[in-house]
Amino acid sequence: MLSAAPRLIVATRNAHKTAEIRSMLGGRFEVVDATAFPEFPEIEETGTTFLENARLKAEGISRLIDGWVLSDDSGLEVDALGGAPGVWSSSYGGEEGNNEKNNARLMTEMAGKTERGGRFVCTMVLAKDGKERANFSGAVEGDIIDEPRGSEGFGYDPLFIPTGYDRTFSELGDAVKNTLSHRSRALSQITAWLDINF
Ligand code: ITT
Repeated sequence: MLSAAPRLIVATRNAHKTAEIRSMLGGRFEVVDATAFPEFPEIEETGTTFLENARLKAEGISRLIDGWVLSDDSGLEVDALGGAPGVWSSSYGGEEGNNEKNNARLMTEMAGKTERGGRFVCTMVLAKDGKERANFSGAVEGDIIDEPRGSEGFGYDPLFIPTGYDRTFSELGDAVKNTLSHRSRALSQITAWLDINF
């Protein structure tokens, strides 16, 4: 008899993150995110690093529910801005999760700058019974452009051209993005870890 895929709860309410994670791990897990549990409280991201915030989210949710929980804390580090927006990427424009305002602020801050390099960073934590069991990070280098291009993806994707390409993540689309993104690089380590430990 076939057994059902084990459930993996992703400690996020960002539907784009969930879709990317599901497309990469969905063959192996039933991927469910925090939107399926409206009773879960919002976890305050009080850390100053991606790892601290990823830990808060994964451990916080795994105290409330049985099974494996995966969190994702991610953002864009821009060299000419001293690493900003970094862990504060989702509220850079002044309003949590407002991609248009975030991109508008990034364009303003980068206006006239010749140094355009930066990277997307993603740290993920796997937790069970309220405790971290493993963490993984991935990054992808690239350049920030002046004007948004493309319609796919989310967040800063329309302003980011990964190194070696001449189109933004939004123009390249999820099929390409998911082969080289910060998130996919963290997830491929998780897949390897699960092969050994799950
Ligand atoms: P959760 O905390 O619920 O997971 P969130 O969107 O608030 O959702 P973060 O605190 O990790 O997540 O902030 C991530 C922000 O970084 C996100 O809102 C985008 O602005 C940016 N970001 C992260 N990954 C990205 C990607 O793949 N493409 C574009 N922007 C990304």
